[in-house]
Amino acid sequence: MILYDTLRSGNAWKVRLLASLLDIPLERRTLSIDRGDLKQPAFQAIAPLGQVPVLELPDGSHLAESMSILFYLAQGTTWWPADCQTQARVLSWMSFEQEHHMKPLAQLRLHLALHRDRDPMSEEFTRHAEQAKRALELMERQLDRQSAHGWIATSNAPSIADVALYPYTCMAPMGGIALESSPSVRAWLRRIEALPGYQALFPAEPERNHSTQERP
Ligand SMILES: N[C@@H](CCC(=O)N[C@@H](CS)C(=O)NCC(=O)O)C(=O)O
Repeated sequence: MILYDTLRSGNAWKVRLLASLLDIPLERRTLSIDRGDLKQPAFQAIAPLGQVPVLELPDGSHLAESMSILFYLAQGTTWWPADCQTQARVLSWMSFEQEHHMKPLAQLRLHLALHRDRDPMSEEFTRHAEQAKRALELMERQLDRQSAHGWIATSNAPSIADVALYPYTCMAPMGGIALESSPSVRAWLRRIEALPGYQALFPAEPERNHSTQERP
């Protein structure tokens, strides 16, 4: 299968992370936002919103949205639990990620760390920071409720909700959101990083995960 991504996309990192944890080979087609690749008609034909990630399936069709791609890849594995009630909990945390977690954290990382083109004290970015902190507090409380080895939506084995929430939580400090007061979140990040098959954003240079340098 082919994954269309960009070098630093946290949403595409979710897909690469799960594929690596499941040992599913993916061919990467890395596009450049700066070069305007996402606005090209050929890309918009397969991704009407002009966003990555997009997964090309074995039948040649395309799937957009990280949440649906994780769902697709996890079928038949423990990452998508078997019982309906747990499935519903996983979906609830994945919706939380899309609605309340990824948006503010991605904006903070993109504009304050990578592009450095916004004022962190502006009304808009103060609001993003407040929303991001609230989202991380909710995760901290949930992980506190789980056992010391628990996962965000499940007890015994991690699910795709953990994969969905991992990248932007891990990169939160880049956007100025410290994790010092979130010990359960930090322990959860380390548990994910210890899983066999874990893949860093830059697999050959894991220290670049938190780099703000724009070199390719
Ligand atoms: N809801 C989407 C969000 C995808 C998204 O925001 N992708 C970013 C990269 S991380 C993107 O393509 N940005 C370029 C743009 O929106 O023009 C998902 O979870 O896949």
